[in-house]
Order: sequence, then structure tokens, then C-alpha cells
Amino acid sequence: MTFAQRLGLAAGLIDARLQTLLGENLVTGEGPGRCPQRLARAIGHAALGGGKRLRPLLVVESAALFGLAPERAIDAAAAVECVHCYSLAHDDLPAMDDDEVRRGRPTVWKAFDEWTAILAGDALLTLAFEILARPSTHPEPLVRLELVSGLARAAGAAGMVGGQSLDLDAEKLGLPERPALSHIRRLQGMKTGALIAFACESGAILGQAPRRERAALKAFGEALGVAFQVADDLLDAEGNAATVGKAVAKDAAQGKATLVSLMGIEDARAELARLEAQALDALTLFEARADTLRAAARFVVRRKR
Ligand code: GRG
Repeated sequence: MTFAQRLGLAAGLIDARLQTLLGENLVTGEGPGRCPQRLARAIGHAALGGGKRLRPLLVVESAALFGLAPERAIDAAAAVECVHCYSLAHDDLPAMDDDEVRRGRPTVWKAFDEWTAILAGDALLTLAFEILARPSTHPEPLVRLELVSGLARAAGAAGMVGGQSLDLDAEKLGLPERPALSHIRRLQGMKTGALIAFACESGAILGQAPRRERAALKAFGEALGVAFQVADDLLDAEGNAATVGKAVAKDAAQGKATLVSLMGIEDARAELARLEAQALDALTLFEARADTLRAAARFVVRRKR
């Protein structure tokens, strides 16, 4: 099976599970304890029907290293994807990146309105933690607690939210005046890398893996996360909007500091190759068991959408 086929299969599994979890947790209708119909539709728009589902695949494949079947990792995978979908719904808002197309469809605020997109994102973020707290995520309460605190850290002010803050400050306020490479690396590690690193580490948490193996997966995820962002910057600089599924050439138009704008395309490509090697290196101790994760790294680096 090719990696693309494996990713497609994982996407089918996660779509079905997300649909069920949304249905179970967001019961719509009139009265207290019910989710308003229109908000539920916006949440569905943000979370279902699109997306590569790469982060859930990373959770499932990392957990597989410790003998866990996909069903035993799927709820943690769904929680990570809920956080990712919330971040996209918010990032697309006019106050942030101001995008009208995402996953080849209108963004949530275009399909509904700004306040509904904010609230749909809020609902997905909180739902992620509700999912992690359920015994179906893992029978052991301490494991669930570790997942909750790990995801909160990855998504929060010292992780994804902090990275988004640095990114928007740079773009809209011109802060810092002359961004150094180290600033861009830090920003990208937080904005995109932290959640991807957690997706990889969460497999080790679910599998109650030894410290060394957990650290290796985290190191793999950190390199992969930054590689993902550099590949995204290269797609923005060189990609085709129809293939990518969203507007391209936005970074240069907005004067955004990225590795591509700072280093140029050739050096950014070299950096991407270096990050790929670093990610693959981190997997050495898993030998052939980590071949799908290796394929995921190759996919991230060479992706066209
Ligand atoms: C709003 C708190 C907050 C954070 C937003 C992740 C993020 C932070 C913004 C997204 C901006 C962006 C396009 C970053 C590049 C990397 C990235 C996350 C791309 C989208 O992820 P994919 O390609 O998307 O996995 P799909 O649609 O396949 O799920």
C-alpha cells in the first residue's frame, strides 16, 4: 500500500469517528444542554469533509509502534484534529489571515459569518478536551490526564496560540523590526510544530511507552512539524491555488517573514532536506516498525497540497 492510500484510509476512519463524536457530544435542538442547529452546521463545516488528516494519522501510527490497534488511538487522533480544525477556522478570519477558501471550499466565516466561525472554533477546541476526558480515549485516567495536559500545552500560549501571536505581530505590527532566522524558527516551531509534535508524542502516551521512545517520537514530531511549515511556505511561494486548495502567494504580498523570504527558495529547500534527515534520524531506534512514519515524513516534505 502506498503512503497516499494509507493516509486516505486513515482519513476515512477519522471522518467517520469525528462524525460520530460530533453527533454524540453536540446534540442539537431546542432547550438547555443542546447545541444550536446553525452552530452545529458551522462546526461540521469546519471539521468534516476535507483535510488530509495528517495529524490523526501520526497519532494512529505512533500508537501502532506500541502495539495499539487504530481503534484504540482514534479518539485521541480526533481530539488533535478538532484542535487543528479550530485553528484553521480562526486563522482564516478577517482579523487573522483573512482567507476565503480552505480545503477547496468557502472558509467557515465566508460560509456563515465571523462570530459563528469564532464560536465554531471555540466549540471544537473545548470538544477536543471533552473527547480526551472520555474513557473511550483510554481506560487509564492518568493517561487521559497526560493527554489533556500535553494537548493543552501544545495548543496554548507557549505553543500554537503563542506562535500565531508572534506571526500576526510580525505581519501586522512589524515586530520585531528585523526578524532573525531564530525568530522565524521559534515562531514556526510553536505555530505549526507544537501540535504535530504532540500528535507524534501522543502515540507514546497512549502506549505508555518508555521515556526514551517517547522522547524519540517527540523529536521526530518537532522536526516534522517545522518541515511541514517550511513545505507550506514553499507551496505558498511556488504552488498552484487549485491544487493547494487555498490562496497562494500570500506571504510575499503581505510582506510576511518566512524561511523562504529570509533564505530564498534554494536555501529553504536545503533546510527542508536537513529537517527531513533530522526527522528520519529520530526514528532509528524503531527500526522497520516506523516505516509508515518515515513515509509520512517523505510525504510532508514533497507534498503538493
Ligand atoms: C488561530 C490559534 C490559531 C492558530 C492558527 C495552524 C495555524 C495557527 C494557522 C494555519 C496557518 C497555516 C496555513 C499554517 C501552515 C501550516 C498549516 C497548519 C497548514 C494547514 O494544515 P494542513 O495542510 O491542512 O494539514 P488540512 O486542510 O489538510 O487539514
